[in-house]
Amino acid sequence: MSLRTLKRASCSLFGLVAAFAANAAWAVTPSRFNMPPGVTEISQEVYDLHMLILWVCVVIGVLVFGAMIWSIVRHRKSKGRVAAGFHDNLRVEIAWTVIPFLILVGMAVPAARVLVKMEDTRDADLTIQVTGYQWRWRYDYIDNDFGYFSNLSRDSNDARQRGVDIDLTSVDNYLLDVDNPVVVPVGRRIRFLFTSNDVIHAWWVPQLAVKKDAIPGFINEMWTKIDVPGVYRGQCAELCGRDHAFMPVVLIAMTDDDYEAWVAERRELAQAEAEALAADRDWELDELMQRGEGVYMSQCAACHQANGQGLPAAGFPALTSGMSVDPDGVGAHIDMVLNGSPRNSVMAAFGRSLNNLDLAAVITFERNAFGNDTGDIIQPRDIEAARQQQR
Ligand code: HEC
Ligand SMILES: [Cu+2]
Repeated sequence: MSLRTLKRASCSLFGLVAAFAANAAWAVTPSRFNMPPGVTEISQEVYDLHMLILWVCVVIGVLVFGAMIWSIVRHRKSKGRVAAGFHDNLRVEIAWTVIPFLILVGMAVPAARVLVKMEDTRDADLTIQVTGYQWRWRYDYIDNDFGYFSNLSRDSNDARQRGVDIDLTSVDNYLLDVDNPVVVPVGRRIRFLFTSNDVIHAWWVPQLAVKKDAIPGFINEMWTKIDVPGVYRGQCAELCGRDHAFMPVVLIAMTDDDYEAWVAERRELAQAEAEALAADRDWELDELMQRGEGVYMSQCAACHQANGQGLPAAGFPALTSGMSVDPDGVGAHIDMVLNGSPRNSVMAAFGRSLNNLDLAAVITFERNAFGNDTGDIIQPRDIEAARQQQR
């Protein structure tokens, strides 16, 4: 490469960088190549911080590479030249220690300010506990005495099971949709408490600039205050096992009135649920089947499939006739679901996350769906008896 082309190349490089820098619109409009500015004060500050540091890096990059390219060109010497024999220059060494130090401090000060603000969870209007499960989230509204699981939506789940032969663009928000989103009011300080039931997960919603680890045995905190009503989506951001990609986060921010109405509805549901649980009565087959199907689709179908055929190649047994627990009867079936498999941790102990009624319902469902038709009806008290037996 001749000197002239080198010079021309470095000029056009500078020109390109200058053109980008001059184009302010490029810097502020949300771009699909950049992180989102988000919908909270904090997320805006995080975004500004990110842009500030990006531009500091751009300037340093231009200066350093510019000086380097200029030196290479300007001080180019022919082959065979004897190199100068000097070493160390105190003044230069002090300069290249002090200047980067000042730049780092200059970046650390605004960054620390934002970090402190993010961690300050005082004066919350509302607290929601977020618990990671393999592979779903649970939201507990501490101030309102209700909580629920949030699972990958059925559309996404069906589509992913069917695999390669399906057009994924036909599924709305593929892998970013859930059955029960977490709901919050706009304009109020919401405190999140993060923990986990099994392994480390991380709750992440980019538009809120909230990303926090959910660690078993620990409680992490973070807060948010959302300005704009809307639906905000995120994902688990910590590799947490086989179905890590299938536990999205969907958060709906509503106006105060809508939120209050939603809370009232949820409380009613929770109340009805508590009453159903407390009622010591015999449940009809129909009732259990209906409830059991819901539980099955949200908790079991990911592995055993919606049609009960399982994925034998992946080690998920079919629950159709010939279930290996079947010859040993209802007791063995309850034991498998309540306590998990004695052979592997893939078939989890659902006794920890489902109540007696849901367990009775899902087991009744499995024993009567998929052509099983055993006619067996399992009551919540049968589950309670199985729990007692282990104590
Ligand atoms: C993460 C995947 C996964 C999920 C979710 C799951 N299972 Fe399983 N299940 C398995 C595996 C793997 C086995 C085989 C266990 C073994 O070999 O010991 C199994 C076995 C079983 C069996 C025994 C089958 C047989 O042939 O004897 C029953 C019954 C069962 N599961 C019910 C359920 C129910 C009810 C749910 C939902 C509440 C559920 N499973 C959710 C993976 C899963
Ligand atoms: Cu996870």
